Amino acid sequence: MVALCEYRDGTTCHCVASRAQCPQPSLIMHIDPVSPVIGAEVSGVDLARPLVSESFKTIHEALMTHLVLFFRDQELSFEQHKALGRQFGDLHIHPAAPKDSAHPEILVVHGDASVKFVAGDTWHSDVSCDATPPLGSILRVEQVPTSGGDTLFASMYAAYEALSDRMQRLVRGLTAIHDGRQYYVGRYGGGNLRDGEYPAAEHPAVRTHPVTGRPALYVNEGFTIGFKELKPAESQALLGFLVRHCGQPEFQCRFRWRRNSMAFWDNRCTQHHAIWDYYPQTRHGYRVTIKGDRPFFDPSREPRATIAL
Ligand SMILES: O=C(O)CCC(=O)C(=O)O
Repeated sequence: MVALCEYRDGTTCHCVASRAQCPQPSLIMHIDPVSPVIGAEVSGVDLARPLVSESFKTIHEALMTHLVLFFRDQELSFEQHKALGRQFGDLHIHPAAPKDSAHPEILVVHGDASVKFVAGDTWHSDVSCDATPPLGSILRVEQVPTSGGDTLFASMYAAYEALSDRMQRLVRGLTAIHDGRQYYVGRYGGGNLRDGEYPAAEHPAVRTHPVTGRPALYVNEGFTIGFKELKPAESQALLGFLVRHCGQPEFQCRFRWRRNSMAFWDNRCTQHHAIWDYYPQTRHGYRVTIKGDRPFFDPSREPRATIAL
């Protein structure tokens, strides 16, 4: 037996086939954590091709463990990018996707000298203002500035775990209000909006991850406007504290993009912030987003130590 997929840190190895039987014999997948808390760089896989079942399992398991995965040198057509996303679930269409687009599932991420905003230049979890926010997103960046344009990712498991027991108990009982208006106004033309209005939703402030069972803080600067059970002043004070708390560097990793790099993040337990420090240079990419389910909090759910697939 030959290892098709191995973790460089030696923690897991899936031996599935002899090299002669392996459908991608030249590829040995490696997963290198970039921090103990969040992020891993994956090499030895061509995402343009359908993932064989063992590669799919390894990538899914790595995503559950590391929360965001990074890939280099991936050249994908829109069809291949969408096909990759569909292996993980149905595709989500952004509330502001242009109605006449040939590929409404592809969100263009673009910055140059002429734009007034770029997507994601504040801490957020994608479209948390939707009643069923996305499970995750897969972004491929095709054009990068000479320097800058990095993206920060933060673990919301780590952010929750770092709170005191008392504070955990308080936030566990709260409902957070998420509103697309505060983020989308002035950024996306109102005329393009799905259903003609900005989405808004209420979600538990701490959500149980449906696969890992781990609790994650689910409050973000981009979309959360307050807490249903609190008075306005209490709500603003707590929101300000939690937003600052989530931004602590020890919960984060930082990804430096190159042409044809990709990032796949789990939106249910992370936040990210795309740094717009490269003006007036150009940065250009495409995102495919995978539909998720309604966030829930289950206090009786025991986190799984290892992920069964
Ligand atoms: O451009 C990036 O790195 C991320 C953009 C972003 O925040 C998003 O797609 O949600």
